[in-house]
Amino acid sequence: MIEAAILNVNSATLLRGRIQRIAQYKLHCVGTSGNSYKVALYLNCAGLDWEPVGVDFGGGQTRDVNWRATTNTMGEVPVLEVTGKRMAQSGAIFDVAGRNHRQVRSGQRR
Ligand SMILES: N[C@@H](CCC(=O)N[C@@H](CS)C(=O)NCC(=O)O)C(=O)O
Repeated sequence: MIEAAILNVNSATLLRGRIQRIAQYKLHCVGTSGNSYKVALYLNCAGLDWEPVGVDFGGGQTRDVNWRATTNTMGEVPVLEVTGKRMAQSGAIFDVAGRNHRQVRSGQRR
């Protein structure tokens, strides 16, 4: 199902034309990961501006030293990226994304 969400977002991005805008949230994720899926589902249902960043889990990308150094030292997905900062742990991601979303809805934040 996450693949469907990923395909929808990618099609929408492609339909927007040649100039590609940068989404507010980037979700480093894997289609077969339930933890990735639940965060993607939240971002979608909340209507937040996000895009997936595919991770080659089967090919060992999360075990790569460079990926761990730059993306998640624990070698896990999902990882949420906001304004260049990356955070792991789906529960913590819900907390931050939910708090930001509430502030946007209440007009305290753009
Ligand atoms: N507590 C973490 C768990 C994340 C997790 O277990 N992710 C799995 C994929 S669903 C993973 O990346 N495992 C690394 C591995 O198996 O090498 C969270 O909720 O984000």
